[in-house]
Formats: sequence, C-alpha cells, structure tokens
Amino acid sequence: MLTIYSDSHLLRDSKTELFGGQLVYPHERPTRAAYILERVKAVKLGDIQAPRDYGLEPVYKVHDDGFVKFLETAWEEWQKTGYKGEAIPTCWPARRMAMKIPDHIEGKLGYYALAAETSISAGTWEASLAAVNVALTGAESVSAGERAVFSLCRPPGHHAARDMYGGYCFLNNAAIAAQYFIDQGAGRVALLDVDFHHGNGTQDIFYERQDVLYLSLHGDPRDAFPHFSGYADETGLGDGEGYNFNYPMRPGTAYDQWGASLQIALNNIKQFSADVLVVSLGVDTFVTDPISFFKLKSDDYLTCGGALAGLSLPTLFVMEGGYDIDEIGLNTVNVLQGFEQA
Ligand code: SP5
Ligand code: ZN
Repeated sequence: MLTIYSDSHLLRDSKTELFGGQLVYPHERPTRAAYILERVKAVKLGDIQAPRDYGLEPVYKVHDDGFVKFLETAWEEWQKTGYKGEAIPTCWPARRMAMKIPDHIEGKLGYYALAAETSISAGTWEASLAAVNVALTGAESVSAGERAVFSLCRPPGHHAARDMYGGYCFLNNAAIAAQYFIDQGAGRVALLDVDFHHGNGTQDIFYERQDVLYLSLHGDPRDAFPHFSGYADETGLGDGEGYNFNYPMRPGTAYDQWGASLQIALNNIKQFSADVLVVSLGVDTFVTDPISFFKLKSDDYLTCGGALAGLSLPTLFVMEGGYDIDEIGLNTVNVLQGFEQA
C-alpha cells in the first residue's frame, strides 16, 4: 500500500495541552507520526511519497472563510498581545450570548474553539495545511486507480467542523478528501470513523447531505470527549436525514462488541452502495491508550483491516488519533496489513 507523508507535520509541536487542570506536553505530538512511519518502513508496506500542493481551494469547499483566515493569522495575532504562552481560549459564546465575531484575538479564539485543550502554536497553520495536502494526494491516487492509500496526516482532523477547531484538530483532512472525491465525480462517498472519539467535525460538515455517508464508532458522549456530539439519535438533517450513523459504546468495550458495531456500520455502507471509502483511522481505541477507555488489542486491528477490505471499495485511510505512542506504529499498520492480506 502506498503511504503519503510529509515532514511538515513537525511544524506542529505545541508545548501545552490543558489536561486535568494542568498544562502538559501534548498527547498529540510529532513522535506519533515518526513511529507510524518507522513501522511502515519496517514492514515494507509500500512506497512512501511526498504530497503535492493543492492550494486553499479544497479547504474553502469544506471550511468557512472567516475560520480559515482566523487559523492562518491566529498565532501572529496572539503574539502581538505580548502573552508568554501559547494561544488558549478562555471565554465562549455560551447559551443566550451574542454570536458576533469579536475583533480581539481572545474573543476570536473563544468564537472558533470547540474545546480549550488544543493550543495554537507557531507552525500550527503550516502543518495543518500540509496535512490537508497529504490527504488530498492520497485521494488523488485513489481516484487514479489505487486500490488503497494511507495518508499519514498529522495533525488529525475529524474534530474540526466547518468553523470550529479543537480536539487536537484544525482542518478536517478526511472531510476535505471526501469532498475531493465528490468533485472528481464520485456519486457516493462513505466516511467511516474508527477513531475512539466521535468525529463531530466530520458529522457537522456532511450533516445535511446525502452524498457523503458518515458513520462513527466511538466512546459514548456521556463518558467521552467531545461530550456534546455523537449520540445515536443524531441521524442527519434535511437531505441528510438517514445518512449519519453513530455507534456510541460504553467504557470497557472490547473487540467482541466493537467488531459487532463495525459489522453493522459495514452493512450500512453496503446498502448505501458507496463508490469510495474514506476511513478516519484512529487507534486510540487501544487498551492502554492514555486518554481513552476501549480495550482493543493489537491483533484486533488486523481483524478490523480485514473487515474493511471486505467492502471491496477503493479506500483512503486518513490518520486521526492514537496516543499510546509505543504501540501506535504496530496498531496503525496492523489495520493496513489486515486490509492488504484479506
Ligand atoms: C483526534 C483525537 O483523537 N482527538 C482527541 C482529543 C481529546 N481531547 C480531550 C481529552 C480529554 C481526555 N480526558 C481523559 C480522561 C482520562 N482519564
Ligand atoms: Zn481520538
């Protein structure tokens, strides 16, 4: 399987994550991609290619103009305030407050953030845009006839909504890739999200559309981030009604139950008769993931990959989360090898 990778992810190396009331070195860190790449090489998964540059047009197809401009200039504006730390929002437009976009960077951070754990740091914008190019280059290869491609994106994307960032995500790599497939003439795209967390951003972007089916397996929002999205009764709106499927699961879920939800999701993808599959691939479902509560084992990722291959669709894997860094390479590449060996 072909892998798309760029060193530009190194530009995203924030020093602070607000976690448990402390500022800690972020779980979402550069070594994640390094260890995955190392495993891709160790097992000789296939060629590794650099991304091409697609510019901002595909980003604006999915994200709000003001939001993109905010991300582009946020670090510069934050620095001008003279604050010493990285950019973290401290106030929000909560219930019954004005939904007007303020001029001051502190107000803008609150307006566009969906969570406060994710600091904006030097290089965040550049790395986020590079991750989009990694996703798009993978999508172009799949469009050109590759059976499956792995886009080793970092930072991840599935929490980024049309006009919101957070959950370690800024631009929604998988959603931008799905939109690219549509623009290349795909009639129906299935976007299956197996990251531990609900992909609230991807759901948001396609919620009122029936050309992109979104399905997500994740920690129940009663127990897990992002807490305000991912319930089973979120089924789509308007034209999109019936084209959004959530499979929330409780703490302690192991592969017996997780795999059963996966089978239901795969059956829904078959019924939809998708032309192409995008997988938001997170391995934070792993038993020793430091921020999650599922109990998947390394071999389960081989099984999962095999099940995905059973759809017999052109497939783009887009990297999302996974924070047990010692095992992230093994677990991620197991999905890809399980897929290839099926
Ligand atoms: C892409 C992705 O996986 N983003 C995840 C963002 C999660 N951020 C909030 C984490 C809060 C975790 N609380 C965990 C309690 C562990 N005991
Ligand atoms: Zn996650």
